[in-house]
Amino acid sequence: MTQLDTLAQDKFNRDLADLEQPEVYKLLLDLIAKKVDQMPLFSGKKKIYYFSAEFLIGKLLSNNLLNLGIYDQVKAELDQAGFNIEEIEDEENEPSLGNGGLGRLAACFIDSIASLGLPGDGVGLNYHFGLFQQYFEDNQQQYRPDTWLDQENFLKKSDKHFQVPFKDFTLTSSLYDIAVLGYQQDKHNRLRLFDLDTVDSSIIEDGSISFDKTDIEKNLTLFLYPDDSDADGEKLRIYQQYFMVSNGAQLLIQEAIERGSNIHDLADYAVVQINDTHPTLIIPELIRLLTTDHGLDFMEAVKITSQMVAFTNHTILAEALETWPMNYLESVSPEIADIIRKLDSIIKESYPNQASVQIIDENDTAHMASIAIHFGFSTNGVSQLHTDILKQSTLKDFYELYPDEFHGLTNGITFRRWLMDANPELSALLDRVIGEEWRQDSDLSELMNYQEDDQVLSEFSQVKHANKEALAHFLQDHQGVSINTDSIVDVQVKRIHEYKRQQMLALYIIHKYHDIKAGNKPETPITIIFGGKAAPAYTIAQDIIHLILSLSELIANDPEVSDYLQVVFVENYNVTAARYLFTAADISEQISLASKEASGTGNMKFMVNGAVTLMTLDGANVEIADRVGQDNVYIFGKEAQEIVRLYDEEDYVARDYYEQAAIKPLVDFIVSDELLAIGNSERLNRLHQDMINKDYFMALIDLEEFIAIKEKMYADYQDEKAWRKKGLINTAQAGFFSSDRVINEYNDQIWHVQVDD
Ligand code: GFP
Repeated sequence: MTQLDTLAQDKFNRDLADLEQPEVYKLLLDLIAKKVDQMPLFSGKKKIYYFSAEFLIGKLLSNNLLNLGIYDQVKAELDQAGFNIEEIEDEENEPSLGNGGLGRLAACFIDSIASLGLPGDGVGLNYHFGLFQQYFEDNQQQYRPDTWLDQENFLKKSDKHFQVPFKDFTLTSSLYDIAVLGYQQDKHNRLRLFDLDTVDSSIIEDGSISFDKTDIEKNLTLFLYPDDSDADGEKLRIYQQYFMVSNGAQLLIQEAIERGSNIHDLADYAVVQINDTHPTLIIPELIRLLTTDHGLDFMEAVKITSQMVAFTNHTILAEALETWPMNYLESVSPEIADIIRKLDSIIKESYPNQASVQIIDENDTAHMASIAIHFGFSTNGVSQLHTDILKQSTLKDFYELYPDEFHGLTNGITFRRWLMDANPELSALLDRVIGEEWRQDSDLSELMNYQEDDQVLSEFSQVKHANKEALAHFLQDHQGVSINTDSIVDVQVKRIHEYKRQQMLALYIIHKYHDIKAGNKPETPITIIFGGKAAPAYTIAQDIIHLILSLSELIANDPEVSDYLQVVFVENYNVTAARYLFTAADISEQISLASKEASGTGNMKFMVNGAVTLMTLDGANVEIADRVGQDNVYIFGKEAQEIVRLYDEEDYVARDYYEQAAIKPLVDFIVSDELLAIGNSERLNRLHQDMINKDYFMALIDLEEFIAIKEKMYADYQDEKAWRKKGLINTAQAGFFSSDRVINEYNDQIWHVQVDD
């Protein structure tokens, strides 16, 4: 009797084949839980704690089966009983614990930490409704709470609780754990998510994501990144952050003591990586706990903490480098505010004349990155270009103080999720062509020997086509859209932000629409697909979504154009949808304004799945181009140095570009009669004005080059063999972008934790 049959007998006293799909899903949850129960935790003297506001982990069922090494066997058993594993995965809700690249990076990292046999947990919050669930109505983004917890899942409530003291009340936390299984490991780590039992979803106003922001006991873990456009919203963010880090700090101290720490040597037992500035308050919190609960004197507590905390910076955008007014911090936790003031005095004494490195500025506002850099032992950027910009510009004055503490660690992705699980067809092809070793070491370079092999190239094409079919099914089921699977699939998926320049691709679509109407029909039809959410308080980003959806409708209803060009916006883009998009894409749009995208990781997911990148020389794109060579990527646009200079010298005038003959009609089409007949005039007019008068992220500066290179790409696609060769070379060179490589670098350069084997 097979393992699933045995479980079916135990649990339901029935054969597998008699069960309904949800029962089979529960059976698989049980099977995985039983396996996890038999696996000890990774252990060792020193342990990694990866603190992050987000963990965009995606569905876990098939990933866990894969990491347990039983995916194929379970799939075969299910097939035999008449079930399709992908349909069973529909029973699982995707955990809504993240937003964008930052959160997905954290998910890839905890997968790699476990797969490399390192003791290390993720620490975060258990958001009941995530960011929000996106849907479209009247071509506009709408919001509803993401009720992901309604379904049975991999979250397990532990019996751990901690007391978190706020100014006016103390809250008791509950800890939930999700097992993090490494690839073919017999031990495991955990994702530790803190929550409050008193959280109450009934305070959410019907049909919205609004609620009373002051009712902390009821709202604390309802949403990720609750609206912070007012003071109560900002304070709620501080409450959340302090709750996360206080719990995490208490947990790590407790665990270190259990492993033998005498507190004075705590830094030998734990290293804390903070993912962006959101967990920075762990620094004053560790100092508080070490002094008040464990009796250390202040300076010793500061020293120990400074040996334990390492900071990753993910952005140079000023808006994303968090600052909090001291009076808000005081209203949440006077003790923490007091410690921050003490840390600030240390810095003011040491560097009296350097305003740029202070913790508290002249407006009595605390700069989180300053705390993290001064009182951590490591600061890292997430690509080489980004690290250079940090050193030479954004954090220059800090770099001069601590040159040895800066690291450049180019991001990576886990191949378990983004190749093995996402693209089983390509994985099987790789196994046949280069053997299975890549599943362990992520080295795909052997594939370079097959770049002229007609048979392999043709199989590569077949895999891509099969993935386009899978994407077509997904879009049909998901939102009733059908796409042409013989078209060029051209994809931009990521958070909606002006610096990522979805608006520039929208302007290209306007160009192409007119070009087709003028009789220039593309040889192969084109499907341009977008996905991503706009933050609820970010109006222009919502206007960009609106423009794209309006264009999509206009084109779909124009028979002169619709056979040649289709524009799709995937509703509620998430890890589940991502899988179909990365594997089906021919073209990967990585078109951020140079200098602004710290790394990008979507670029790597497309690359490993054989898409060709259309890129500016930004973030990790630069390193992708270095690896695959200029013939296998398409590069356009101004370079980072020039853009940094334009910002420094305030030397960009959008209107000068707008007035150019090739650009003006494209921008003005946003407020044409055709589009206004479909769209919302306020949104379209606001976006139009913004592009002409502001265009802060310079969509217009690279537009002409962008149009030219897109035309070249579509033309080059006609030579199918040459195109697939480019794709194959991209896959072959992707090994460097494995998150296993990155985690080894973090461990060698920063953490120094022993592998548990
Ligand atoms: C941010 C940065 C990206 C970077 C990721 C992970 O992602 O360039 O790749 O963090 O380091 F912007 P988003 O949250 O913006 O997607």
